[in-house]
Amino acid sequence: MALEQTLSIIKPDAVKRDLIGRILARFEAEGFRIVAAKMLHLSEAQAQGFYAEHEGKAFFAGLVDYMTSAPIMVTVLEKENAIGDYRTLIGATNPEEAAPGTIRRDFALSKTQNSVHGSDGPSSAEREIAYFFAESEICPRD
Ligand code: RTP
Ligand code: MG
Repeated sequence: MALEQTLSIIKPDAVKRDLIGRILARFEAEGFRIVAAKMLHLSEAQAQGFYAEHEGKAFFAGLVDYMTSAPIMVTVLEKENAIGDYRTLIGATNPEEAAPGTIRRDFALSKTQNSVHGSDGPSSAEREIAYFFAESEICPRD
């Protein structure tokens, strides 16, 4: 299987509860290598742009409010089959439906405040990585 990169966000609810270290440790324990990282506080325009695919949906305004409510930690994770394996690791959008042992089941507060984001396919991974990182900020190892 090919080495892939995916975009992960540790979302405001998890940052506010000081869960960054515990969540990053879960990524590494599951074989994901952190090849880029930054912390930032999204503006409204940045949050709207990142989640543009959801514009017009009932939850969009609440999602933007939530994503701008506190800082986030954005990372690029590398692994064979990173995109699919990361979605499996975080679990379903709604923590009540997320499988036991997934990050959302363990940490998320609600369907909106669900602690982590992950790219949902190769084209979104490419777009989302470029949304936050210049190529020079990504540091793959051998
Ligand atoms: P994400 O993009 O953040 O990784 O989450 P996802 O693919 O599992 O879910 P998606 O459908 O892309 O929704 C994006 C984020 O919007 C919030 N949401 N709230 N209250 C609601 O009905 C609702 N639905 C979605 C969540 O924060 C979700 O992760
Ligand atoms: Mg999504």
